[in-house]
Amino acid sequence: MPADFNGTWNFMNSDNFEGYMLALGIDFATRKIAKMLKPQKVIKQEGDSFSIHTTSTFRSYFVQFKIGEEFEEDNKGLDHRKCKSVVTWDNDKLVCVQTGDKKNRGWTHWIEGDELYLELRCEDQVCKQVYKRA
Ligand code: VL7
Repeated sequence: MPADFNGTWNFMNSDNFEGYMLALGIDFATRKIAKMLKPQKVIKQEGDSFSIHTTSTFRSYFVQFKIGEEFEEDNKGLDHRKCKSVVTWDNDKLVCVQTGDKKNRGWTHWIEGDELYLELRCEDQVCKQVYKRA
């Protein structure tokens, strides 16, 4: 039985989001706004199918995927780069590899108690975010 990510998750805190955004080449003005945001994630998981809706007052992002199936990701509203992405299980962690112009790009989600963790990676930068079940 894999982990159950279903639910609504509210942003609590973040570490090195600035470094991650710099690695993605996000401009100064956008970074200043982005780092004030407290996004909410709504995750739907049905078997191997997932959707993740990240919403905020400034930008929102939607992605859907099936475990192990590569998909085109456009990062619309974020850095706008296209990637070939694939998400797999690593035990109870959800691991996404985003292949494209940026080296070592991807993310990992896992749950501890009523907290959802997200590690965002790009080049040599790692950002960690914590969300709490709404
Ligand atoms: C990645 C954004 C910085 C632009 C706005 C920030 C808006 C709210 O990858 C992500 O989630 C995964 C895992 O849950 C599913 O797609 C969200 C957000 C990082 C990078 C780019 C700054 C402008 C944040 C959408």
